[in-house]
Amino acid sequence: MAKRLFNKEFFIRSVKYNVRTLFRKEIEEATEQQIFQAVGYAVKDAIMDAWIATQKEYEKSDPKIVYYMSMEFLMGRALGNNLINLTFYDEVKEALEEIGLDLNTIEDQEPDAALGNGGLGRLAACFLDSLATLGYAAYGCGIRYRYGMFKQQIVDGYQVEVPDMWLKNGNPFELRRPEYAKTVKFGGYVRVENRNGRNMFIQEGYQSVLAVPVDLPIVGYGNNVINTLRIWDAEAINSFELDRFDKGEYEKAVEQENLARNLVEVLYPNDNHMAGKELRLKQQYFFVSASVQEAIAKYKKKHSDIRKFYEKATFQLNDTHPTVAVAELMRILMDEEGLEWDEAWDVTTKTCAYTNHTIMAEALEKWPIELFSRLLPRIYQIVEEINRRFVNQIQEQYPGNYEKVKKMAIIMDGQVKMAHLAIVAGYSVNGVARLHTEILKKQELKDFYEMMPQKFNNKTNGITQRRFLLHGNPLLAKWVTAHVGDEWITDLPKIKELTLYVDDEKAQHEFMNIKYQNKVRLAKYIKEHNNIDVDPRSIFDVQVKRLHEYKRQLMNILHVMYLYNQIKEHPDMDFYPRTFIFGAKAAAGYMRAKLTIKLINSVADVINNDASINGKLKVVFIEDYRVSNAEWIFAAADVSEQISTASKEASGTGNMKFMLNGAVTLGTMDGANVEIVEEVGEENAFIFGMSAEEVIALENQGGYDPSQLFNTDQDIRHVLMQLINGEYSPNDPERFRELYNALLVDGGYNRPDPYFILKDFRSYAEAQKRVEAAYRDEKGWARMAMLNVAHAGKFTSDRTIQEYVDDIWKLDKVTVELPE
Ligand code: 26Y
Repeated sequence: MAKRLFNKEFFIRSVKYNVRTLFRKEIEEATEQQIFQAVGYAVKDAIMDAWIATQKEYEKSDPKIVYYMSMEFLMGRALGNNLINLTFYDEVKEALEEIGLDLNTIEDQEPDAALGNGGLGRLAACFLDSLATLGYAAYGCGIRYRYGMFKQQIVDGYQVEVPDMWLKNGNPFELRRPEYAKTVKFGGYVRVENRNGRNMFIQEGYQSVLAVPVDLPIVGYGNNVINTLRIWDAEAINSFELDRFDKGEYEKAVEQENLARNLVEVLYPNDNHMAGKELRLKQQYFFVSASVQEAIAKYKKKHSDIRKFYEKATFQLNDTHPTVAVAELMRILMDEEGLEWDEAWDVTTKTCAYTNHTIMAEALEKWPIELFSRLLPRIYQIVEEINRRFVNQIQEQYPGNYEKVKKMAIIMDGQVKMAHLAIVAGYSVNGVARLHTEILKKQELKDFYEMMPQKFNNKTNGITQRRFLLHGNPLLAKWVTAHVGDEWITDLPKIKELTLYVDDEKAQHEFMNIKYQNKVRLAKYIKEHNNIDVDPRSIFDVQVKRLHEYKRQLMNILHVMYLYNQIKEHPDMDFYPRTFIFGAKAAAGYMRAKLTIKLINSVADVINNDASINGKLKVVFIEDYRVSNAEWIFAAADVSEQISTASKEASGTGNMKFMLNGAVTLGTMDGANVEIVEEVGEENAFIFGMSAEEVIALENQGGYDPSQLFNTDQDIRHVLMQLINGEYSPNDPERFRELYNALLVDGGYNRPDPYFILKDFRSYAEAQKRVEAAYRDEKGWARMAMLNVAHAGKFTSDRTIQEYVDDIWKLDKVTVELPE
């Protein structure tokens, strides 16, 4: 990969100049935040030539473009990542040192761009990185939320949500493009007018809002390609006209101001749980309409035949959240471009493709007809017609089978089912790991699969090694490069050559030493943020991800309680010191999840302050888990907890980040864990618990009766009783009864323990025993951890993106040369 030239003097001058012009200060007087801003602008400046060159190249060679439409882009920090991908990181670090500045400190000033909840949003960010690095023309299309994912504070052990004012100090990387603003219309009614024998559909009495694009550069690794993440901001069309004394006009102006302000105010912090809020549907249509309009406008600049739009553009729908794109494209093609239904449908069904990220029933988006048709009257008409035609097709194919219609219709029982719309109108439907896709085909989407098997395909997720190894774990990255060369940066499977060293004692030693240093780095962070002392020689056993019952953080902490009971009962038992590390945000309204956080913190309080156990056990809940601290956490982990109820975790991507950083998976055969184990070998992971098939079979029988376990397994009984006897809540013994009840009485779906926590508990505890035994064998562990790194090659998002390109998008590769 050609290394770009870096001009140190120019860069330093640029930083100094920025501090002067932005803040009227010299470097010595500037605050750390101001320095970050100045460096950020200098880096954007360094990106600009390549950004322009890339766009020129796209205009010239006119490649097919993928529009990755997503409500969420969980980008994290940009500065370090941009420098890494510009291949300037070390040079900039040195240059800054020369003028007395520390790059790490500067990086720490940047707020995370947390425009996403968790896995789905971070996947979108990794995909953009890979698209640029592989040289494909791509736009991320999203929303510029004023407030991203809330900041989490832990107060008295409870989660408190604090607004995320990520734009407070401005964002040096963004570029506002008012000249490309689009108008988006809501509400009103549709008037049909016959003009020259053709029905025209005219929306009237609507409210409109201006969508203003804000662009962020997506830097490809060492290839001069700079793609664009386009996030839309909302503005009122006519800002206040103060001389409007007409009451109706004035109120209308106020309404438009409010609409614009509310629209992009905040990211909905629910992950995998549909709330059905009107404002969310507005957000969806807002960014989708603007993005589709933009894609069409771009196409029309070069092409006259709109019937061939799909040859130059494809829309990937990141879950159902942007699925109104289907109807919006139909609307524009018919109402604005004058195509007939069949022509418009041909284009639409060759343009849109859908990725499913979950089988959890409560995450499926269904909108009440009343709301949907009131907010989007013309869009509803179109969806209604898509549904009418599709239902006809079902009846032709399955005559007399009304069950099929009920199960498959897009509109049924007063609701618009977005997944059905996406499948019917898309040319591709993909799951995100092999097991997940199989479950979609055999269970959740069985009827659709039978009717249109050719649409279904799997795209196992991946992650970018540039952020999660090269940037997040510089020590290991350097060590890997020293052993196998640096090609892994853009060709991760090359990392397999590390297998040559897994039995080499020197290499094992170096590897474990790097892990140790990363543990020291995390221990410092924990001391600073939690004021807890943890021993970097203990096993770092980590579960970081959104808090969800199906992810079973509760099983993890119950097991910690069990271990603590064991140590207390047998003070002399042989026990390898362990640090259990948690990090998780709970959706603000998800009470059981929030109570689980309180339980973890309560258990931590008791255990961490019990001097009698000699520090053998520590429990840490890391506040405000997010992309930036995740990079450090993965680097420091020994054990990666991936313990979801089998069949529930579509893929998982944290599992891959841990693996790449040399942590060993302790997990169920769920999501991408299956493929991780396939790559690294079952002997190099700790697998336990029911299989997906067993879970589904048991669910179909209506669940199981955990009281049997409660009555026969005294260890399980003991920890459960501790939930209701005040062991961890002496001043409120009832505090955790809700969790007790969920496990033994009713946890939802009308049954106890719907996620089989108690059912899998023994098998989990035994797997944990195997972990301990394995860790005692230092060389064996080093070997196992190194093998995990060596076999992580499959899980690069570069591979995933190449599969999307080959099987779905069919894009052309582009190369960008910089002008001299
Ligand atoms: C409907 C709305 C409330 C909603 C909002 C966010 C529904 C779902 C989500 C987020 C889902 C999500 O993050 N899913 C995760 O996607 C990852 C990337 O494919 C998977 O690795 C992970 O298993 C899955 O839970």
